Amino acid sequence: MPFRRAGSAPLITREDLPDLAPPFDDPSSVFNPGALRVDGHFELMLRVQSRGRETCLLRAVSGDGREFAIDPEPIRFDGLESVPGHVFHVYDPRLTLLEGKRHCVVAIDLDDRCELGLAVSDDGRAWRFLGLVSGHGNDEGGNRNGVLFPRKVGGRYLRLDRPNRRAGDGFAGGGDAMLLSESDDLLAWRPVAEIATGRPHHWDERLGAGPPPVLTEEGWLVVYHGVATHFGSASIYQAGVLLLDAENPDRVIARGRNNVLEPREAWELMGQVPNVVFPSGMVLKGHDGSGPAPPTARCLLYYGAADTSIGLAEATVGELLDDCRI
Ligand code: BMA
Repeated sequence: MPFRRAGSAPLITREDLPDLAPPFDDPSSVFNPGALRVDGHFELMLRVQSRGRETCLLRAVSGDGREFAIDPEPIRFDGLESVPGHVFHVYDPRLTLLEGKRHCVVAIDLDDRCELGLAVSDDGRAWRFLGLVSGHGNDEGGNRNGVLFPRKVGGRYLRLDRPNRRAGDGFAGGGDAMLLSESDDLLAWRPVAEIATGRPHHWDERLGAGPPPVLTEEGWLVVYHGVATHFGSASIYQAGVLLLDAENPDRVIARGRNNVLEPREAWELMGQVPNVVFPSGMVLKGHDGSGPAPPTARCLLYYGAADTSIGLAEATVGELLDDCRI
């Protein structure tokens, strides 16, 4: 497997969290983080659950990408109260540095569906919620796994997203089509093209985008999650790769046949939801992000493990590009 784990233990578990105020004072789990590299340091946004299965997001900062200082004060999205109806959970943040600002796309669980929301911040501490930005998928179960590209392409903002199939009240449902969408203002989104659909009987029968795409010398490298659903009671969440054209990202150049990371460690195989690696944040080392990343640049992948803890795994851009073509 191209991704090598940073160690045999998770990077962050509930034991690593600082003292939090109730109801998060005895947290059950910390997983599915967003990640950024900015001003020479690493930032994560952690998804934390209480025993009541309420959710909060915490900011974590590191100089080396491994040792994180975690802020005990939950992140507040100023303006979230504008969302109509009851907000049950704000989760699975995807962080992108875009035009010098931190942008965060989150999933928001409402009464009968899951929507995408967008927040921005200058410093990673104060966040301004700009609104619901699903754009499409609302006739069904909403939209999820929204991930912004780190720069405009052809004069428009781009993102990957994954409309949900409706599963029933209170459940967002999964999806099996990842779309490329475009926007002029980051708020109103139009679908451009279907980038990838689930491959029946394969590792990625259902799927959704993972971390933000990375511009490489061969195109946009996309890490996504796929779900194998054909194993009796247990779905298996894995990570895989595909490559999009740099100038016309609606063109898929290659899509890997195999996953690039799958649950193998005990803490990925067991937990709140067994058999899950969920890639949600990726940052580059050995590249400053100004132009396309060379094959030698190192990708640090932060992923949720069994919806319980956070793992770290590493591969080079070159290794992942090779895997797109297998
Ligand atoms: C997905 C999302 C993720 C979660 C994963 C595995 O559909 O809900 O937040 O980590 O399932 O349970």
